[in-house]
Amino acid sequence: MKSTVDPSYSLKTAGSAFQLRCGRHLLDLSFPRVMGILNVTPDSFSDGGQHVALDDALRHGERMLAEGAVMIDVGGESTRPGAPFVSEQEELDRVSPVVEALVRELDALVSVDTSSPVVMREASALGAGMINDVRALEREGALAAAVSSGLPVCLMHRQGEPQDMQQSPRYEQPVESAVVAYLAERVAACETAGLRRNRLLLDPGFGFGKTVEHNLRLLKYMEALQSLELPLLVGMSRKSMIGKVLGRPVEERLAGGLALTAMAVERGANIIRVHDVGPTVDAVNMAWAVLQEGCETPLNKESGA
Ligand code: 8Y4
Repeated sequence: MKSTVDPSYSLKTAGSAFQLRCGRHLLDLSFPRVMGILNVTPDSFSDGGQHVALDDALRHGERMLAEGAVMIDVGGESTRPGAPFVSEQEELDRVSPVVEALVRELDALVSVDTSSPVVMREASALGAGMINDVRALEREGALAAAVSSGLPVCLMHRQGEPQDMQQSPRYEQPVESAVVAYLAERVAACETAGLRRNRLLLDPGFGFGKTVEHNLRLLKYMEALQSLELPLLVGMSRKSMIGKVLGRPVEERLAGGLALTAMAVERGANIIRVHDVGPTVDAVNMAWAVLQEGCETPLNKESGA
């Protein structure tokens, strides 16, 4: 039954059923999905030699898939403020073996977190299924590389470069309007370059050149991004917007992140990028059940759960 109360914002319904061709995988976004984060920066895995690191990465990817992640986002360049510069060759050397192993051993849907045209080309040749670029294909040659990869691309909003983006970020308009305007401009640039709309996803870029207040407002008004009619991806996992509100260190931010996840799902997020896959899948499915007024997600329709 329809609510008789006029909601201040419209709830997402089954109206927009996105589907994305990701190489050999077809990604069904008729309900919200979870993307697991796999960092392959040297500090993120044990340094007991290359083989140990690759094996650890593979087991971590396998675990996230078992917990219900629909894909694994592999990144070799730390975008944290103040992180050291990584050469394209170094990034390639870190990412390639992991992408190759996830594809060969697990037939995983791999998203590659990169702004580098070289890494985009190599990753797609190795069987990656998506490009996740926090610089929205602004780097020289990235648009052309993305077009020729044939893969879908997630375009993320950011203000400034990771090195300086958190030095008193300011916006001339409501942050959600600035984000929509920027993403609309990047979508247009992609279409001009031959990247069709059906290969694009959008991301408001929580934490990228935004104060806590900007981030909180951006989530509150995230529905504004639905106007572009493209699938939405969000990444808030363990970020400082949680740390600053709750006064918690990075290892104690899960509950805060789950609350944000539920709110993002209500506002139309199609993919949630997180470190903690299992708990997030539960939060997503619970929020989705409320929106659907039922538990018939495509995954448990037959199980009678
Ligand atoms: C603790 C752990 C504190 C991680 C901060 C962080 C996004 C992204 C990142 C995002 C998309 C991060 C690569 C930043 N964030 N890609 N990447 N969207 N699409 N920081 O929000 O996780 S890295």
